[in-house]
Amino acid sequence: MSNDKLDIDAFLADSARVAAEFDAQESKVEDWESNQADLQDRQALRRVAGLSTELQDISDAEYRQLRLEKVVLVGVWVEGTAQDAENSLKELSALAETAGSEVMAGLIQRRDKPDPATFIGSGKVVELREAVVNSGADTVVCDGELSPAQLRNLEGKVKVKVIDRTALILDIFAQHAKSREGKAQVELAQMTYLLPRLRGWGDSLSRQAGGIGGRGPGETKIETDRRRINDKMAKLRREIKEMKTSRDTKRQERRRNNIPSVAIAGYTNAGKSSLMNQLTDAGVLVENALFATLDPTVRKTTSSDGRIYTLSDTVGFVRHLPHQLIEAFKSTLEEVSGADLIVHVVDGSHPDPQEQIRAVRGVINEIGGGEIAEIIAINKADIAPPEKMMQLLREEPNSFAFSARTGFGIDTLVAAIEAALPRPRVEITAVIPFSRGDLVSAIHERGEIFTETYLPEGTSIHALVDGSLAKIIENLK
Ligand SMILES: Nc1nc2c(ncn2[C@@H]2O[C@H](COP(=O)(O)OP(=O)(O)OP(=O)(O)O)[C@@H](O)[C@H]2O)c(=O)[nH]1
Ligand SMILES: [Mg+2]
Repeated sequence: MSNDKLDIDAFLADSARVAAEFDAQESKVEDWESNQADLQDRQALRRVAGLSTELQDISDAEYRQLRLEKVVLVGVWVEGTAQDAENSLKELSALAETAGSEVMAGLIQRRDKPDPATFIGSGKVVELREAVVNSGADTVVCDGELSPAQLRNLEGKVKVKVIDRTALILDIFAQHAKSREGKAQVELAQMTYLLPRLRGWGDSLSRQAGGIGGRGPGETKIETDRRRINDKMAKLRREIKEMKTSRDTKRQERRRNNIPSVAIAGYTNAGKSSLMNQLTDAGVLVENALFATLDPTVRKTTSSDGRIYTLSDTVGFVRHLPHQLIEAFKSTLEEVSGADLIVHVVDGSHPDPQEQIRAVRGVINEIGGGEIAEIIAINKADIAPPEKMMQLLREEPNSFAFSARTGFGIDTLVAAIEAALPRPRVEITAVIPFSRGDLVSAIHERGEIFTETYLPEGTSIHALVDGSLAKIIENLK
């Protein structure tokens, strides 16, 4: 919800500054430490959020981050039940709060389709204006993606800033991005959103003095802006590609070693990071906020029978996840689309978990992970209504109930994950010389052992192993 969305120069300068600052920092702090600091930062911001008088003490940059806006929400209820429409507005409210806003009021209008000119109908616009005046709000957030004209028209009528759900989500991502890759991806998504919207902003249309530096005479400010944004986007794409290479290398390494990968995916705030922390010592950030996790965390772990696999905690999904974000986060999302198994965490206490499951599967399909084996892990069993849990468990064949908070059901879930890991396929019977203890360990970690006995000449093993290991053992003979 940037106040200065008109000012491309400031936006570009700011992003350059953020990138430079980041570069200046140490490359990577320990996960746990940074997560703790992260959490404290955000808690500090929250505390300040209630005390506007303290604001003089913090710098401009921090103020921009805080964006203490009073917002009125407005949605158009086109399909589904009244409950669906209400859930949608509640989610918008949670998004607005996550972005640091204070929600003053929410309005829903029943319509066949959004009004092409003003999103909501003219009668409702009057009501909205009243809500804005009465509550002292400075921003209206619309539940949907609006055309630039709709935003402009509505802004003209309610006389405060109007933003849509996509801009709000982009803003949260921008606030939460911590890694260099995350920041670059968010910035690319923001620019993709910005580009088609440049035209609407009257100030940008002023003519520039032309003729210098290859710019033709009469080129408008908007054309210059557009060109600069395009250049910046190309640069970001190159940078993201470079950063992706190092991650790809790591993933290829794991693949070459036949280490199975499990991605913890799911709707935002479902409890993915909480599950990650239960299963590993990753100590990732857990917060009752949407999109707390943006950067994936990968950890190696070992199954109860000694096989190694990786678990990754990933960015949460949401209904109508802005396509600009999916596009920009492609490389991050490969942690999911390239996994051998998806543990799809569902918040069993949510009013409509089925809708969330559909939304998550939609994104997984979109990123090319539709064929990956999936376990549905229904979380928050400690607070979810039992009948709702039962219904979900019945509807979803490969589903398990658990609570990351109390530990209930974790063992069963882990057993299900281990059972679903890809199995090594080649059967070997071999005597491995004692000098090759490394191979015996590899069989323990990556294979499945039937018998193991110690003979004078070495370790006799009957096991299932993967193809590459089988080949090495074959060559021993
Ligand atoms: N009652 C209850 N709350 C839980 C449970 N598991 C997680 N939570 C809470 O749910 C909220 C979200 O948890 P996270 O683990 O951060 O969720 P996430 O899926 O990683 O969320 P994002 O990264 O923001 O998408 C936190 O407030 C957790 O404390 C549970 O089993 N029971
Ligand atoms: Mg998380």
